[in-house]
Amino acid sequence: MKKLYSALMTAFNEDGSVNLDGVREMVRYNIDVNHIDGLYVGGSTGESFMLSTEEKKNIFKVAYEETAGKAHLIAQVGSLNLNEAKELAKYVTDLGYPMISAVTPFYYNFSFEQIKNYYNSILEGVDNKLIIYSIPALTGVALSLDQFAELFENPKIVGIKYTNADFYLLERVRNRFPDKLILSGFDEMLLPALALDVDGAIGSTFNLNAPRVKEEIAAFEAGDIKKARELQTLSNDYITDLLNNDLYPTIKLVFEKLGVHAGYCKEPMSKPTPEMEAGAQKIYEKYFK
Ligand code: NGF
Repeated sequence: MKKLYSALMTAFNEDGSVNLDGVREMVRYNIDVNHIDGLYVGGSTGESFMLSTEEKKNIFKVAYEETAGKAHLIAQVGSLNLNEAKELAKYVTDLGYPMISAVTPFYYNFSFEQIKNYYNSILEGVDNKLIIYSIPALTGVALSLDQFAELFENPKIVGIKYTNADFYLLERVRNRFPDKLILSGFDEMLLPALALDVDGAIGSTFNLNAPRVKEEIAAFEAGDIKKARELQTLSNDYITDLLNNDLYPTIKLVFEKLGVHAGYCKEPMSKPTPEMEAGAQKIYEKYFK
């Protein structure tokens, strides 16, 4: 069965400080209500690139404790500050995380050699497995098939979090690396990714919508493509509504309606406006009541 991971959110207080109790509640919801296979901690959805090293460590610790072995965990440790990435990789490995991930380094137009050194350096002296976090739309880094192959020369690099709408490349990657772990990252494109035999998916919208997505995966695996497509359509209606209402704050607003203290986003992300509140209420009523 293909695996479903929620990209864990971070709950913030109104002043931008991290609310660790809220993080715990979201972990619990994912485990108890969503019956999620795994959590991706410290990614984009966790607003991680805006956090201090200490804040990241606290979140990794709380997520690990609260999960208590009931779901698989992947810690996203990538950072433009390579020393921080290395420190976090060691930290989560010592905590017991069975897998790490690191976003491709962005902003400075790093050469492929520099990107390769970044990954090898994160893994040096760390006894863990890593999946590359590839998200070209946000990083500007689009790795080629041969570049993935070169990164895989490091035996600790075991797969890719593939957040990319390039399905030609996905097919080429799957075909060339049948044994690598490929987790798809665009929730709205899950069905075509399943058709190309990804091993599962990681996403923000699964925090609320995982039961429907698990049903879609089950239908796909049973060969019922019509049902899988209907469920993807329903999910895409929901995802479109979320995106039109400001994605992360809206997921948090809906979480609050479900009794989960997801709190605020961190500025410069938006604080909820009355319009966003109204939009979140509609989404809650339409999909979750
Ligand atoms: O939020 C983004 C940015 N992508 C996520 C996911 O790929 C990121 C995706 O679920 C993630 O898993 C993480 O690092 O936390 C989208 O939010 C979703 O498909 C809606 O577009 O693009």
